[in-house]
Amino acid sequence: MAQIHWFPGHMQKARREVAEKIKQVDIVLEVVDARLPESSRNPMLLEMLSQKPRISILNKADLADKRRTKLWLDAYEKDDQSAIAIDAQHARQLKQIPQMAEKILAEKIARKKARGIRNPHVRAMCIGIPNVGKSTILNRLVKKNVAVTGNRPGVTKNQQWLKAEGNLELLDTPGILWPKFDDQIIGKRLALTGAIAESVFTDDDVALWGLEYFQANYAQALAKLYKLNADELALPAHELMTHLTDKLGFGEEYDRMAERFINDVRKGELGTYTLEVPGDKIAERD
Ligand SMILES: Nc1nc2c(ncn2[C@@H]2O[C@H](COP(=O)(O)OP(=O)(O)O)[C@@H](O)[C@H]2O)c(=O)[nH]1
Ligand SMILES: [Mg+2]
Repeated sequence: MAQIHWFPGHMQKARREVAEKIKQVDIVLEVVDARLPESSRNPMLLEMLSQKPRISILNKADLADKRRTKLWLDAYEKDDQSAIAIDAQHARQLKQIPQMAEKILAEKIARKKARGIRNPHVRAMCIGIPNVGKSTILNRLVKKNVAVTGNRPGVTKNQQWLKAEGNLELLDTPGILWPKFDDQIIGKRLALTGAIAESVFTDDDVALWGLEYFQANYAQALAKLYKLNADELALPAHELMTHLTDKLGFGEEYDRMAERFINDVRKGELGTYTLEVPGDKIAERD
């Protein structure tokens, strides 16, 4: 997976570019990973939006814990924030996005119509951290990559608007921003799902944190995959890791077990899961 190295200079550049693009859209599609909707948000986007409306897209919902996805959607609704959970691999599920955008922008559209614009377009762009599915969503939303052409402002050589459903037009490139990697727990959530390179942490740290999380939240999935009984499941995470290393035939090579566990989580061998619930303490330093 391509990893972007976010040095302060790169962040500044990304921020400038995205801020410039945001000015040109009516609405922002903020793409996050449904398995960690809060941790996979860019820490500065809200500030950069400065009141511009957004739809939060909880993508990869097929990999997430459905019950928890519902909790997240309820929490967004309580905050009066439009949100939708989708699996971008299924185009059908994206159909609601243009409708949601038109509904949110109804007043603006009505004003334009009142000024005599017959089919006012709605301009949007996808923004998010790497690997959340921005390009997949963009490609699914646009019809056959039909670019908007003609003598209109914003149609430049470098950047194009692509026609989507209804009057929606999407900027041809998504806005890429950095994740919140300054917090240990957030970093581990991101690393476990593969959103950031493990090299930020060791496999060991990520796996141990993940194993403990699964013991507390998805014990049955662990029991099933690794054939564990209640006593084994109740072991402290580091003891369970040692135990699994031996049980799965890795001898004393804990690193290999750590890697195996991380891969099992990522491949969905442990089923669907979500690594945070609304109201979870976000900043937790160890
Ligand atoms: N399971 C699942 N995989 C997805 C989904 N959306 C995107 N992906 C995969 O996630 C990876 C990253 O997607 P991409 O669109 O390149 O992310 P971007 O970096 O945000 O543009 C790719 O392997 C996609 O096939 C989804 O809803 N469900
Ligand atoms: Mg992309």
